[in-house]
Amino acid sequence: MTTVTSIGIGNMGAALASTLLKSTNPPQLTIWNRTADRPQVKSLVDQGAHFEPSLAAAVARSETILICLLDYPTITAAFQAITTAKPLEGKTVINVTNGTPTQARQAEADFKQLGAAAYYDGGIMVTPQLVGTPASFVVLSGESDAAFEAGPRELLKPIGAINYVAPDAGAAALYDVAALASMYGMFMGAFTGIALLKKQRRREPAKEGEAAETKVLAKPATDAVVVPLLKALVPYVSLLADGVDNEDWMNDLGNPLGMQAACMQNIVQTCDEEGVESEGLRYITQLMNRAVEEGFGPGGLSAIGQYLFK
Ligand code: FVH
Repeated sequence: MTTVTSIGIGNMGAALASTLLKSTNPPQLTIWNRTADRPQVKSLVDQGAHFEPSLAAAVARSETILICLLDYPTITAAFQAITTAKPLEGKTVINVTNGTPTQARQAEADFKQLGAAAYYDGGIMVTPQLVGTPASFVVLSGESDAAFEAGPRELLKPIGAINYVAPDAGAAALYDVAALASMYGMFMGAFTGIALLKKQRRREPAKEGEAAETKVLAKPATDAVVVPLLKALVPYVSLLADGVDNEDWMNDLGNPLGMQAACMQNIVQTCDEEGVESEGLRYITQLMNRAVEEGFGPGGLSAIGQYLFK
């Protein structure tokens, strides 16, 4: 039977451990968490996991060590407390803590120093509630594709679709950060839109049967226009990536940059008139205006990609 020690039983660590325990071939699972009385710990023990309060003892019990802690400094601090020379001798470490590519590469060196035979780094790309569902996917990198296929892929299968990206231990962290950068950029724009919609809802009289205190909510309007637009435009992101990869700044994709810059002007002006903060959109506005000034107006939005490389 495969032996796994799951380090970090927070929301995500608990979801991973629980999914492994519920899988067709569950491993013999040991769990470790700084806070022993966290409810998720008890729940996992009830599902068959063994809780080990000593990190050194928890690590010693398994051949695969799955780490999901808050951040890399937390990992370093936790493992520094182990006093044995090579506590990870011959073991495979899979670290899905969120961090930077540099931190991931350093962690690979540190864990190899502690004796690890293999180190994989990556990120779980969904929320804990979605782990183990068809929506769940994971990015991982480290060692080699062949080693990953022959090693931890089978164990990780129940968690979600695995996207093994490269032997560089820092690669998956970069993929993760890139996805999160896209997500938070989208959220910032959405917050601006939600604020505008709330302003408008406040202006409108309550509809019949609508309580005065609920009429200012932005959610119905957000669901009616923002969400469908974002959903429809997800494939556009892929076209923008083509433009940046090929440095094809003049492909207008049917939506010339000059037209989009004029539209952006209206968005910022509306924010100003409505008393809504538009700072979150200022940078992309500046880049669009710069590209238009430099002659890329008949081209596409991808043209602003040329200004992102320092
Ligand atoms: N939850 C999510 O939606 C996202 C989805 C994408 C991936 N992230 C990353 O997953 C890592 C863990 O996140 P989490 O959701 O499990 O976070 P928490 O529930 O807050 O659990 C944090 C665990 O870290 C332990 N911990 C914190 N500080 C220390 C410390 N100084 N020493 C030892 N352990 C520490 C904490 O233990 P405790 O507070 O229960 O004692 C939890 O086990 C993270 O990188 C996300 O970015 C999740």
